Formats: sequence, C-alpha cells, structure tokens
Amino acid sequence: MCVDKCGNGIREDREECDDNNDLSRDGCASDCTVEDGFICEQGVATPVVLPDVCRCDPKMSLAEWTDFWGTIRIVFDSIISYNTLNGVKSNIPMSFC
Ligand SMILES: [Ca+2]
Ligand SMILES: [Ca+2]
Repeated sequence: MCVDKCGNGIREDREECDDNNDLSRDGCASDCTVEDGFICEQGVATPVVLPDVCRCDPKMSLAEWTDFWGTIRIVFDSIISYNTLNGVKSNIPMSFC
C-alpha cells in the first residue's frame, strides 16, 4: 500500500515540499508546506529522487549610490550570505530567514 507521508523525503500529491524530516522553521514545515521567506526545490538526481532543498528567498529592499566613489548600499529584508572577489564573507544558517 502506498500512502502519502510528510517527512519521507518524497514530495507527494498534496505536499508543497518534503525535506525528509518533520521539523519546522527549516524551510519546509512539519505539514510539508513551504514556510515564509523560503523557496524549496526538489533535489532530483536521476534516477534517485533526493529530498527537497530549501533556502532563503531574500528580497532586496533598497539599492542606492552613497557617494561619488562608486560605493553602493544594498539592503535586504533578511540576513544573507554573499560573495566578494575574496570569497564568502558571511554564511548565516537559513533558519535566520
Ligand atoms: Ca512525502
Ligand atoms: Ca522540515
């Protein structure tokens, strides 16, 4: 018998996501709905179906020039990680979304 089960890592009919656990606040809630501020993608690697991967979906709220030297200020509505030419400057867990 085949029964939809939230948390089994396989996205089934009525599930928006399934990240292979029954925890909330990690992007995919315990009822298999996508949580605010996250987007989830199904991790498909043929022929194996992997659990969904959920990550922050930060929205940029402001970008402006701050001076004549080419400095810009960019503001997001959540904590993000970002890269520069020197490498990753911040890598905040997505639970801070
Ligand atoms: Ca499932
Ligand atoms: Ca979860």
